[in-house]
Amino acid sequence: MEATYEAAPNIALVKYWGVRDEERTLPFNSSISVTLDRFRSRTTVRFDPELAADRVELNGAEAAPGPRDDVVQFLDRIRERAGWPWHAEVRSANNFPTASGLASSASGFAALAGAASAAAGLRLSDRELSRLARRGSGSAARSVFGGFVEWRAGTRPDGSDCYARPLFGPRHWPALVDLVVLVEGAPVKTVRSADAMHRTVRTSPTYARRLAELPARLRKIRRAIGARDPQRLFPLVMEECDSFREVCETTRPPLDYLTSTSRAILAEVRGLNREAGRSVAAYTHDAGAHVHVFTLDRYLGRVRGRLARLPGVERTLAVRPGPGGHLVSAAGRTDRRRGARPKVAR
Ligand code: 2P0
Repeated sequence: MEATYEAAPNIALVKYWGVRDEERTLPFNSSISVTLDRFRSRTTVRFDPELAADRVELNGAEAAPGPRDDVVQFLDRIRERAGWPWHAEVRSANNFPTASGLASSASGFAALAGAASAAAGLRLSDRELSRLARRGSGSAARSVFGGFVEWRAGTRPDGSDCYARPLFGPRHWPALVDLVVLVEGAPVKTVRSADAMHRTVRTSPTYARRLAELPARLRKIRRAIGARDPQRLFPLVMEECDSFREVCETTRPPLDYLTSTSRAILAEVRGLNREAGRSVAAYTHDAGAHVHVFTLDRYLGRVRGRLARLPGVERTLAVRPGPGGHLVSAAGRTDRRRGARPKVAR
């Protein structure tokens, strides 16, 4: 009746942007991401026959109506599947700032899927959990797994072949670092990504070209990660990010997620690679102003030094590929190795 599950955000190297079936959250294209260490969402769900309505607490406060409705809808799905009539109390907390643009919906819905399904007695495999998490937020399908993850778009209309799977584990490439560059004054998102990508599909004149390019790019990126080859991977990661940004900017009305500081970070990364005469870093960003800069341990000091001194950069955090989601406790059973509270990221 009660379970707690922890999951981490992920950053996409190949972006999910475009839904072919809104009802089932089926994407047009497959995507690839890295699950991040250090950041966690921890969610506890308790079904209780005494409750007259669902109670949702996010980061210690009652959830606002929008996020609350999303959680309740998700719980309805679980209730239907489990044949379970009861309301639930949901408590979820992140060890990173929720509005910081660090993809809290991916870790949040993966954690909710894990906790709610376990609390309702559904014994789901990770693949089934990934399929379920997708219904809360597409990118949550990937946060079920650790390391390098591919979410396959699948082709079946019922979505049964649409789920994420691990490509390489978190320790596949120990020298790889994601330097998360937080920018000052990152605007709070006003358009939900699900609505934004729908607008892109309908109005961007370059979206069809992007879709046609993606199968080859996915293949190359998979191989470059497998070979741990930054000279192949880094240019591809930036090419993909530029393609994502292009379809956003050509959407009507345009979607512009970056600040002038974000753009300066992209330019600085290009400059670092030019000066080095090879790929020492790669930028990518999501539907927000913060930038993730992939680099290797041996370049980290140089890259961080250059980016940290750009005006408007608030903070840089070096993050590694991390583990997938896991059950912390279920029905009174506690996994003591994991500790009782998520550690705060510094
Ligand atoms: C992704 N994004 O593959 C793509 C790339 C953003 C860009 O899945 O549900 O902005 O509005 O909070 O966290 C969108 O993720 O979505 C997304 P909502 P969010 O990761």
